[in-house]
Amino acid sequence: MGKRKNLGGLARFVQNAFQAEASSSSELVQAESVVTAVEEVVTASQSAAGTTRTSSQIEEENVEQELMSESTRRRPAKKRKIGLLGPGYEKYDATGLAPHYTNIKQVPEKLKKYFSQRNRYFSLYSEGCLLDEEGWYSVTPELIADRIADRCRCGTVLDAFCGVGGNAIAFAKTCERVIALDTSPVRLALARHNAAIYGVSDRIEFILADYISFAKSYLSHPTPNQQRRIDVVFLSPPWGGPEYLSGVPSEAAIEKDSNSEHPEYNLSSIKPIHGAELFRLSRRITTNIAYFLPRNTSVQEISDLITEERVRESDAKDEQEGKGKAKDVPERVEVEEEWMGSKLKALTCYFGGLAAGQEHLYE
Ligand code: MGP
Repeated sequence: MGKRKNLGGLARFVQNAFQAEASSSSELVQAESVVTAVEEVVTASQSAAGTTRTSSQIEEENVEQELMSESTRRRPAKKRKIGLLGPGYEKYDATGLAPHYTNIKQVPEKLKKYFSQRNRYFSLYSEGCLLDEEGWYSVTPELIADRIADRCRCGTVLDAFCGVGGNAIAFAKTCERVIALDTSPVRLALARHNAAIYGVSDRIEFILADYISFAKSYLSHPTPNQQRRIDVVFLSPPWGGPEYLSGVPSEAAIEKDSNSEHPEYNLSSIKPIHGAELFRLSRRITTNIAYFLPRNTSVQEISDLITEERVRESDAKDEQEGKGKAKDVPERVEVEEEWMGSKLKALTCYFGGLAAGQEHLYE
């Protein structure tokens, strides 16, 4: 696996900014977690059974007791183990930023169904993994994350919305370099904490940044050099909350899909921008995109993403000779269904050189 390399420009700036913020927040947590251990006061028996004590003996004992309690007062407070990660991992430890539930009785009602799947999300959950509310309902189950990471093997992968780190951890096992972005300092700290549990925190660059700004800044640089090159962009954006299955669908989707269990999901519900726009922006970074989408997304809408792109390209008549050849055969998108047991969980859509049979498109 490759060495960590630094990003330039905005990326380095935001990375530094995050590091400063993360270390200060984790210091705060540590300070709070240093709990004075309850001193075990062993009260010596005042009188041994069957013995009589003189008043001078009693006086001596009282002085001794005074001295003992004085030394007990001066003894430095014992420090309890810091955080869930234990000694040596303080800089990654985000204990206290989100609760680590161990019993379903501790879990708020709306998160109970996710808690019962905790070992699917993180097989090492019991080692102290942390998720905030959004993390609980949007983290990619580990087996699915591993599968996606296997398909995305490359030099540098950009996880545009890393959340609590499920995918970034998986990418760290298959890619040389992982850049993980999120706009929430808390979630980024949780992701780093979880990555430490999996022993990969040093292999991921966690950056507090909005992907849209990051992408625009990245694209504003002239041709990226080898060091800054991003080979694959992984998009697992917010779908608009856990209600995505029942959310307000487009009119076209209602008409077409009135009999199905769930209305079709529309890419316009994706946050922070329309899912099609998000795709277009990402394709300017690389053709190799893996897009994690709701299971009720219309396959037509997914395939329209590349059709629209082709139309725009030919309208602009800017096809170059070499590329033109490859484009003679229209690009396809591969839509992979992600099942867990008998339940379809989501779709992963592979574009460019990530789609089976399209390795020639891998730039
Ligand atoms: P789900 O259908 O909301 O939950 O999400 P569950 O309990 O698996 O299915 P249910 O049929 O019992 O309701 C399924 C999977 O989709 C989750 O495990 C996440 O991996 C993913 N997911 C869900 N949401 C709401 C999001 C999201 O907003 N963004 C992303 N990227 N993934 C999500």
